[in-house]
Order: sequence, then C-alpha cells, then structure tokens
Amino acid sequence: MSTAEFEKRTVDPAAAEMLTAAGEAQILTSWDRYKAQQPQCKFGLTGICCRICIQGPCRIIPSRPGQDKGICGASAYTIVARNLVRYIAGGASAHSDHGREIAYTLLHTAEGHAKDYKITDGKKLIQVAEKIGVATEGRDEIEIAKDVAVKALEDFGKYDHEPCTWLNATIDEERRLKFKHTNIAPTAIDRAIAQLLHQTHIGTDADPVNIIFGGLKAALADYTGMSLATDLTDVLFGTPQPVLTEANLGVLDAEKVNVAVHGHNPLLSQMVVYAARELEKEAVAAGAKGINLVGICCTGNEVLMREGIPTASNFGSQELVIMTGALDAMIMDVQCISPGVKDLCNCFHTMLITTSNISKVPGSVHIEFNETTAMEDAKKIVKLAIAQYGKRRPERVKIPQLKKQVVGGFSYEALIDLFAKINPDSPISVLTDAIAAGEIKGVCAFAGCNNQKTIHDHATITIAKELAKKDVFLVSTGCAAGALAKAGLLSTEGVEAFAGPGLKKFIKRLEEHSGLNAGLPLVYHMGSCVDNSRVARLWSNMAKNMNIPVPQLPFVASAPEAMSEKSISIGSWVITMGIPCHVGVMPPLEGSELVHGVTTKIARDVFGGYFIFETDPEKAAEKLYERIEKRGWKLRVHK
Ligand code: XCC
Repeated sequence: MSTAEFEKRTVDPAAAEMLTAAGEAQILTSWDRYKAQQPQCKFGLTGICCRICIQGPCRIIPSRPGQDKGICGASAYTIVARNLVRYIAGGASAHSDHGREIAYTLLHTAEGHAKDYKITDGKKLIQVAEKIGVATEGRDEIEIAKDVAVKALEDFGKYDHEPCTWLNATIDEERRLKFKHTNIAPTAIDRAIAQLLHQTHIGTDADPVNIIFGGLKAALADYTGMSLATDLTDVLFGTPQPVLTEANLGVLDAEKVNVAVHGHNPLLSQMVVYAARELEKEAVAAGAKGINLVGICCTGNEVLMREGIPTASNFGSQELVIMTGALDAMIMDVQCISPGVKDLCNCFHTMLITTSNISKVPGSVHIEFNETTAMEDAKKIVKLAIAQYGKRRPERVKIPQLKKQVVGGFSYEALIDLFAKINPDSPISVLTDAIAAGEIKGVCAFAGCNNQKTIHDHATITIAKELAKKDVFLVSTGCAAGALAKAGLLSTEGVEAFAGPGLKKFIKRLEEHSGLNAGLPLVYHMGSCVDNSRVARLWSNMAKNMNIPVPQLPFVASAPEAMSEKSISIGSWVITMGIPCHVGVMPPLEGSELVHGVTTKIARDVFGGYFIFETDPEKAAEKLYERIEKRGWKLRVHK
C-alpha cells in the first residue's frame, strides 16, 4: 500500500509514518491482512453463519426455502442471538479471569505466600470491605484483605441464589429490582458464563429473547469481574492519582533500553516497573542511558494510571512499535496481543516474551510469571531486554518524533478529590450542579478498541471533539483513551483547542482549585478496560446525588472502534444499567431484524439503556448529543 492509502486508514501520523516504512520494507501488518481478507463473508458479517455444531456450517438465505433455516431447524434469529451472546461469554471470561488472578494474589499476599506484593492502599481496602460487608472494626489489614479476597473468589462460584456480592453492592435498589424481575442478576460469575454456553449449545435454547437475556446475565458477570478487579488492583498497587506523561511512538528513546509491556493484567507489568527501576545500572553497564518502559493496550493503561509510564500505542498500532527498530523487548501477559507482532519481531531484534501459561506465541521466549517469585521473574525478563539492546541495529532505528502530553490517572477517587477542592461536603455536586445549570450538558464515556473496519483512531477523536465543542464532559478508558492521548485530547492543550465555552469554564474552574501543576485535560483517563467499573461508579453516584434513576441521567457511552468480545460484554452491561451506548462498528446482527430490534429498541423499554449502531462518527456524535440533550433538558425542566 502507498503512503496515501495508509493515510486514509489512520489519523495517527506516527502510525502512518511507520506503515509507510513497513510498506517500503515489504513487511506485512494487520493493515495489509485486513485488505487481503476482503471481501469478508457476508453470512459471517450479518451473523447468520452457524458453526455451533459440526453438521454445519449452516448459512442462512432467508429467501430460499430449505436454506432459510439451519440443518437443525434453527432460524436466523436464533443463530444471530446465539452468535452474539457467545461473544459476551468470551468477554466476560477474559475480564473475570483477570479479576480472579488479582483476587488470588490478594489472598496469597494476605497469607504471606506472595512476598513481593503488599497492601498499598489500606484506605481503599477498608472502603471495599465496608461496601461488601466484611467487618473492619478492630481488625488488622491482613485479616481484612484475606476476607475481602475470599469474598471476591466466592463471587466466581457461589452456590446460593443471591446475586454476586460485587454486583449487589454497587447498584441501586431500582436496578436491583430490575435485574431480579428480568432474571439477569448472576449468582456466580463462572455459572453465568457456563450456563450461557449451555443455553446456546445445539438444541438447547431457540428463543432469541431468552438467549439475549442469558447473554445479559453473563454481561453482568463481566461487570462483577471487572469491578472486583479494579477494587483489588487498587488495594494492591494504589488507587490512581493524576500523573503527567506522554503518548505515541515518540516516547521510545533511541538511547535507552526500550521495553514495552503489553496486555492487561498488572500483576506482572507493575512488577516490571519496579524491576526496571532496580536494574537501571545494568542497562547503563550495557551501554544504554537507562531503561525506558512504555505501555501498549490496557496493561499500558494500568501502569500509565499508577506510575505515569508513557503509552506507545493502542491496539491498532501495536505492531508499529516494533517497526521503529528501537524496541528491545515486548513483554506480553494476556488479551489483545496480536500474534502478528511475532512476524515483526522476526524482522527486527525485538524479543517477544510471553509470561502466561494461557497466552503463548510460537517462536517467542516464554518466562512463566509466578506470583510467588514475581520480582525475580520480572527481573529475569528485564535482564533479557537489556541483553537484547546490544543486538539492536542503530541504522534500522526510525522513531517518529511524535508524542503528546497526557494528564492521566483519574480514578473515580481522583475525580472526587478534584471536585472536593470546590465542594468538600458534596464533591459530586460540582459535576451534577454544572449539568443542572446547563454549563455542561452531560457526560460521555469512551471505551473500546481499534478495529481495522474503521479508520484507526478517527471515529474516537472525531466524536470526542464534536461532543467537547458542545460542552459535554468526557471520560475514557481502554484503547479509546490511547487514541485520544495520541491526539492530544488528554492534555491541557486539548482544552484550549476543543472545549466549548461551558466545558472550558468548568475545567478552568476545576483547574484553579486543583493545586495540580500539570493543569487539567480535556478528556479524563479513567484507566483500562476493567476500569469501566470506575465509570459505572461515576454515573451511579451522579444519579444518587441528583435523586434520579440512572436511565434518566444525561450520560452516554461510546465505543467508536469496538473490536473485542470484551467490548461487546461491556456494552451489554452498560445498556442494562440504563445508559445508551454507541457502537461505531456494526456487530454481526443484521441477519435478524428481531435481534437488532431487541438491542436497539426493546432494551430501551426494559432497561432504559440501548445500543446505537452508527458507523459515521459525525452522525454518531449528533445522536449521542441528542440523547444527552433530551435527558438533560428533562432534568432542567423538572428542577
Ligand atoms: Fe483490547 Fe483493553 Fe479493546 Fe484495547 S480497548 S483492544 S479490549 S486493550 Ni478495552
């Protein structure tokens, strides 16, 4: 592909530069592979290819008698619904298994078997314990931590009929009843996922609406898993506070050992941060000026939020970090690591190091990461990266000199602290009062990935700019935050350039009181994918403060470049909570009008939240704003 072609497929200038270099060197990336896959199968694209049993695949042609159903007699609506909810099962299993590992580590820390970990945020531990009903009075941190970890692990396999603890403790009475009446409150995370696989097995459930409700139960299991993941990660590593850092490929340093952490689970990446600090001298002895740690995807977001580690790329441009020729090692844990990175590593000196026994790539180096030997393992890995530095070929190093300032680290607590500087008695009122007064119109939360079906980063940035102009307060997580970071929207410069008058006034007012040297950004980075639980906390407390149910709140969500199964599970629980959720890529459900209607219309009647599928970012911004306006207007009228 030519440079001009690449420029049509990404709005990230650093990515375009690297893609051109890859093109010239005839190195294939996901950009080329996407093109090679065209045209994609229409049956698959619309969700009417059934591969659930091995009589199939069955492809549905509604107009052709005999082929309007699968061999077993499953209709298009059954097939579309089953395919869709199986994504949710995949997403929920990924998020919750991540949460389970964190819970085990907290338990083992409390039991003294994971000596490299400690309780970093005791205050958060107490808050979490109180939230889930663990006694705190007169008990020491270790005892409390143990009980909290056990409660978290119980949420995976509890056998009573009560909803999962973390779900129950974080929703209001109105939602509790709603979930009870619709029978979608999971009683155990693993059960909800296993049951969904059972429900969608050949010959179990053929009713599309029932299947979708089964999917929503798994989606709430996803929510449960990520809520406990966020809470317990904060306990172990600290609750994020505002930090100043940078984003894009320009964060790589030609004079240092460059190490990228990639994936999701901070149990390892956080240890790599500590190990890298301790091994600076070894890097210097190897001839480098030190160690430069960078992040990719959500493990990158985790260490950005807590340690200010810069972000090199989001999902879409992960291969291009290697294309700079300056990356000495890529350390991967789990999820969203394209196996294609290994092909790039083969063209350069970059060592790909896998660390999880469920996440390996043929040809890479595997160093099994173990919580009992965490620091030792992390050091071993960093030492491999240092050794790799000597193999770098300086003539092949080409780092695009492009990066933007990022002010990140806005956990729910950090946002509340910020608001408390203005109103210590009722911090959240700072946000809700500004909405009630019409100074800002509402809130939009960006989440989700990159998807080759869209122009890399374009939709996320476009929608954010459009909504900022219209005075919508913006928060973000995941690779959407990566896109916004690289475009300078997580910076103070972003406020000047894109905020509408009301939003600018609001942010400036926060800034005056904040006491932060860095100033405040246009969009507030709330963390990784699992940290969408922080976003849910924000809307729950806004609704509580305004004394309205969540479905009346002028709060919307957008996943402009959704890609993974996890993005589908997140979007699904977001709508059950009463939040309209835009998705900028059409998921495979157009093969059934009924299923499409359930997700966009029936969901609204039942839950107040629903999907808005819109692939045009300008139109999506309009639709999101219209939802915000309508809800905000009602609030102001009734004030
Ligand atoms: Fe993965 Fe979390 Fe998506 Fe990025 S955003 S591509 S899921 S890394 Ni959550």
